Amino acid sequence: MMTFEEQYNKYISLIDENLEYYFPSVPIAQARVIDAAQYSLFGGGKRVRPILLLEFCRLFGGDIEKALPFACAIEMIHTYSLIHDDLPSMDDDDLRRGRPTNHKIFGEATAVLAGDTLLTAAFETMLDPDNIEGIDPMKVIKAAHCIAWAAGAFGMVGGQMLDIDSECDALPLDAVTEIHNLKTGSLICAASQAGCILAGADVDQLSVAHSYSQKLGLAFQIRDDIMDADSDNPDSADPADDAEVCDKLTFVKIMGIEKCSSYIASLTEDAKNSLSGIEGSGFLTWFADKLAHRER
Ligand code: GRG
Repeated sequence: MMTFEEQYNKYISLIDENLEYYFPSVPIAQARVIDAAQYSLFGGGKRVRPILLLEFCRLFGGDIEKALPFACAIEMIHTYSLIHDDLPSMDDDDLRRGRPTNHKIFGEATAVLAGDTLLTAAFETMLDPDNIEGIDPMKVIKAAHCIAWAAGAFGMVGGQMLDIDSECDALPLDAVTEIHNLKTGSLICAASQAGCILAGADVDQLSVAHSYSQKLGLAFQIRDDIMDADSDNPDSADPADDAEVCDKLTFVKIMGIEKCSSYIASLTEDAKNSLSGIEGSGFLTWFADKLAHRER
């Protein structure tokens, strides 16, 4: 029997192999946009969202091979969001995962197009008849719709909009939580829900996945803020860069590191408790702990 670490590594290899298959290099005149997208797609992401999609699909009796186009699609959407988030007109970041950001290597216009290419390729991948052969068409429609909705104005893009609009405001904790639930939580929840939909999960199972991933998503974001506040983190912005812009509100700024750490611990416990009584949910319990203690 595989350990959870082995299962995790197996998921990573499966996702990487399939991303290479669904998003290959193509010798066309405009290949630079593909090269730029691949630079970020294969740049060391943790693959959190596709792993959740595959594991919820497996947990509720689905076939993970059939879920792979959806898992890869959600990683493409996530990668597009990071490329665009790093742009000078957004967060203006120079480093991501310890490497220069996409626009630093390829230029701003190409980075915008690389993000657009990945967003579009996600839908191409989920809706290519060759990739979804043998899946109930209604499951395909529901899973793709769930992912699309979470990526748009009612989810991730909406959260980014609120974040941009509120950058100079001293918001209360619940408003900051709401922004991050949309910005980061939506796609994490959609990954879990899409996995459930493809498995044919029932309403109770969908609700378990929703509850688990909402708690996990918030804990994940707070952990990100803690790592960002750590000046030893190579991706942390130089405080001098921020001197002329107003202070961005983070959980660390509102609550301090210690309270953030205990909040992560209690959210992680809640996430794990959402799974109580679900047979075979050990990997998700392990994964919640792994993410709560992550260093990258
Ligand atoms: C630009 C449309 C648009 C949206 C951007 C999600 C998002 C909205 C921006 C990301 C900014 C950010 C760093 C948020 C913190 C939490 C988060 C999503 C971190 C990055 O996700 P990981 O850790 O990334 O899963 P890896 O590197 O593992 O792929």
